[in-house]
Amino acid sequence: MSNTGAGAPFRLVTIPFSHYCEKARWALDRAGVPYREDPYLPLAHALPSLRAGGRRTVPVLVTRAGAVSDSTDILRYADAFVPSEHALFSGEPGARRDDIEALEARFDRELGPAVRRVAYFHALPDEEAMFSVMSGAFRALEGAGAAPPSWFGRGAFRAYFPVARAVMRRAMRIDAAGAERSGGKLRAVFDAVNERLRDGRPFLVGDRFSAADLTFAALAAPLIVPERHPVPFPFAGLPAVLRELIEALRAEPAGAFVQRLYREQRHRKAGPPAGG
Ligand SMILES: N[C@@H](CCC(=O)N[C@@H](CS)C(=O)NCC(=O)O)C(=O)O
Repeated sequence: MSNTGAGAPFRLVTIPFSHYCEKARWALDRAGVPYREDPYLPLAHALPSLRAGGRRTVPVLVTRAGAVSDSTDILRYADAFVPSEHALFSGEPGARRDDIEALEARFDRELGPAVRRVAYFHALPDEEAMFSVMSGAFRALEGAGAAPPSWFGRGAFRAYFPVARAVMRRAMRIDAAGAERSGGKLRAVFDAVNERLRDGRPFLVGDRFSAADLTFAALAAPLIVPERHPVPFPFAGLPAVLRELIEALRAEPAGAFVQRLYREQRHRKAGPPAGG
């Protein structure tokens, strides 16, 4: 990781287990951008995110020249740090670039919110699972120099969580009808990716890793729980219904693809293949 702790020239404001934050983190790590992650719990993130110069959502990348406050813009920002032939977006002929941009935008618009709503719908009722997701996320980042909020602990979480949960349910319309609609969107995106991978291609567009692959893998990750995710969910502690859904998705070509990208690409710097 290039999450280099205090003194780093860039700061990434996150909710650590947020998949849009993981999307940004992956691009920065890959490009070798030195940053410090500033992780917050949902709800507690809003003020720091606004103060950092962003909107209310995370991720926000704080640079000396100002804030970059959307994950797609952070991918584009990271691209400036890598040779154009290894960029996530550019360096491709026109038709491929259009394809990459269209897929990335679709995953952002449809897959991200659908995964989040389905995962939260099943996980939010289970306070213990949510505590283990959140404390596990802070623990994973501590190794990289990111400190959890000083007040965070089981007792404070018990008081905080029911309030945060009520606000999250309302803000993101996390209810049975919403989860069913989102399940349909999730299915449509997975079907489209399964279909694209049918010819055995290694990546979604062309013959190398792009913003389409990174975005699909990062945004699907909460429902795949791949090994080597820097902020992994504690699979065994998740509600049974969620574990079953994860196992079913992992068994699909698109799910296997996410696991492979985490294995082969997540900890690789942009550049030619090792030894190549
Ligand atoms: N389009 C934004 C979406 C980011 C997003 O939805 N972030 C969520 C976390 S997964 C968030 O900050 N939600 C809290 C809120 O809306 O206040 C991006 O790509 O950065």
